[in-house]
Amino acid sequence: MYMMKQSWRWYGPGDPVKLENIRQAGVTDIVTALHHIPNGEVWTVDEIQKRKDECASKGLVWSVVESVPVHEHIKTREGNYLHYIENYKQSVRNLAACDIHVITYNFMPVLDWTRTDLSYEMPDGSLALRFEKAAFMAFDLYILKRPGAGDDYTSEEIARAKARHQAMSPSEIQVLTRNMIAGLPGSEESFTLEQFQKELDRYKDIDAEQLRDNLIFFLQQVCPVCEEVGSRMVIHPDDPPYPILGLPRIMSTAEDFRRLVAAVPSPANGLNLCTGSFGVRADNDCPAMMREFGDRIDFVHLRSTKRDADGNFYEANLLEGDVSVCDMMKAMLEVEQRRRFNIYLRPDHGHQMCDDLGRKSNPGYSCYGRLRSLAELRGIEYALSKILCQK
Ligand code: CS2
Ligand code: MN
Repeated sequence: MYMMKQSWRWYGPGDPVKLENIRQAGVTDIVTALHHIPNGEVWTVDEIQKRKDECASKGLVWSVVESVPVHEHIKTREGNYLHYIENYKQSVRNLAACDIHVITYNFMPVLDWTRTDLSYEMPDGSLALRFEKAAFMAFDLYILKRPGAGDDYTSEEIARAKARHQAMSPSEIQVLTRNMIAGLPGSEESFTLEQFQKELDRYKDIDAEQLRDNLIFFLQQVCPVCEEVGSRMVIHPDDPPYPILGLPRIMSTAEDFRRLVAAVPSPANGLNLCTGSFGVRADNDCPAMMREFGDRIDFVHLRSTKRDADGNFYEANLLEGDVSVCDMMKAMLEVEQRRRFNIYLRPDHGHQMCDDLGRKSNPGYSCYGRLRSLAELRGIEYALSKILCQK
């Protein structure tokens, strides 16, 4: 029976969660990136091998990259973008030379994932990441004061945002601002409000169609190299999966990926199915996506969010959110048997809990919460695999 390759995201030597702890979580594979290399530069074989060796010295295999960041100029197709694409290709070759063949990336303009609250208290006292619509709109309208923001909301939403903003203390405003723009782990950028607005302005004339074209162009350049060296680019969905801050979004639904595959049919054009990101939309059916795109999904993030009617969502306990992890796992196991392939699976963001409370950690990436999620995932997979075997 083909089972998941259990993996864990590690931020490298500066990560408060050490490789020794990760090994005790029971995983075999590491998902990491060379975060110290500036966006757009080549990852050399030396640097990659050094990181690989470090993982190997603790009995772990670095097999998935998350992410080789796509330089903003590639997304907007301006300035030195052709040079950055060449660099990207070289990094793909160098990674393959070190036997790393699954490359995660995203094509979200300016920001990677966006949350208003990094320590939302759950009834059990653990802390979760949350997106609160009113706080987000308050940031957009009254803190950032983005030109044209008013056109994106209904008058009722604007009233909600205004009330929310008026009720905020200066320190709350400061924390919200930091959460929004100061860069979350995985995103390589961090800004001041002025710089942030300037970055948004660079997308003024880029609508979703244009951004999609830019992604297609990028993949048309990079996929042939991947095919040559036996690697696959797996795109991470937008988080949240709809347009924000006037920015275009192009990887939010099954239809978005369908269109990408139609434009770039190369087998190297793959998907990193993140159930936490796609799952925020009620019209995204993650297990169905797994079945439809399974041949192109080498890497899955399992996480579950809980949404409400006001457009808020928080990252729930894995088994209590909107995504059925059990259905998802079943779809994954079926795809694996059909493909005769082990999909890489990692617990995505977890709650901050137990001894991690009060300890410094990367938001979403403390140890115990992910340990809990992984244990639950492992149990589901084990049980399902036994049942499927008996059939
Ligand atoms: C996030 C992202 O949801 C997630 O997995 O941690 O930072 C993710 O790693 C990137 O969007 C992938 O490029
Ligand atoms: Mn994810």
